[in-house]
Amino acid sequence: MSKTKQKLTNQALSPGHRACAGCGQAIAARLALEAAGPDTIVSNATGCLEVTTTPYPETAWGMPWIHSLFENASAVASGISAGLKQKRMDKKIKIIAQGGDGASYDIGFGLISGMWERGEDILYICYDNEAYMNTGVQASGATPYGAHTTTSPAGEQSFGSSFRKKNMPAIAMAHRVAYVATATVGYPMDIKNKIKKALSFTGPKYVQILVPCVPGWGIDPKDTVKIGKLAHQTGLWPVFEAENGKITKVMPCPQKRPLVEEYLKLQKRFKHLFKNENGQTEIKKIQGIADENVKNIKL
Ligand SMILES: Cc1ncc(C[n+]2csc(CCOP(=O)(O)OP(=O)(O)O)c2C)c(N)n1
Ligand SMILES: [Mg+2]
Repeated sequence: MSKTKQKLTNQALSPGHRACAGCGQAIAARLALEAAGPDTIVSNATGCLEVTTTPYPETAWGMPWIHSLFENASAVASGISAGLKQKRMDKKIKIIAQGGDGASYDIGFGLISGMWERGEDILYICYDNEAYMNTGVQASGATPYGAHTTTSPAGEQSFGSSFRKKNMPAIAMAHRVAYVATATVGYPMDIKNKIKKALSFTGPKYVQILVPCVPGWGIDPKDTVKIGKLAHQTGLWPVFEAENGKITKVMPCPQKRPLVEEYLKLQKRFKHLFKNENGQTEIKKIQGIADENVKNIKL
């Protein structure tokens, strides 16, 4: 094997996987697991990240990585932790459980809550693309207000999802998770720093990364990072850190915040909002959500 080839395959997540060009999740996962470094074991929930990186018999992962089911990445991670304790290893092995928003907010939620309640020394990473993308863009508990999905279709009477996104970081904080952080693929170094910081804590930690999805959001692949930044700058996606249930740090929004329209108009999942007057009313509501975030989290 040539030296370059060898180097590539030693990466945490090597190129050549089958995620779409511009996939926010693939970018974020590579950054996160690079930051985690060696001596890390990953338990991955079912979803796009698993499907696109491990088409049998291939794998893009250059690290110990296990897939079981959609709902139980956290329980598998707890099992790994128990097994390692039994082995009484001298070395500290970092354990990461990870999954999409569907796996984290909905179907795997009970098991994640249990993992936090038991105080397991595990980092959970949620790659939030705001819907069940792998099965065809169904709405999840993370889908934002107004977004078109195949189960919240926009039409004559409907303006997309009529529900507000569940506040998962707040739920993690309510479990007194040692370290909670949000990030977006708009700021790559911030992802790396937060993963490193999370792993320096003993006990449960939770990092949620906003990862735009090219087909699911209907975006241009070149705009993934730009949209990731706009999510934060508009106030729609608060970027902050919390320790033991209290916010300790926020990434402030710019003094002159871009309006949410700037963020929404780059995404086909919101295009129905720009069709008529009624859509304008919905956009105002979404602006209200951003303003509320800025006020509540002091962004
Ligand atoms: C118990 C169970 N129900 C449903 C599925 C089908 N399924 C596979 S991936 C997926 C969607 C995953 O969504 P998410 O966790 O948000 O990850 P994404 O694909 O968006 O990255 C679904 C519904 C499954 N594999 N197992
Ligand atoms: Mg998803």
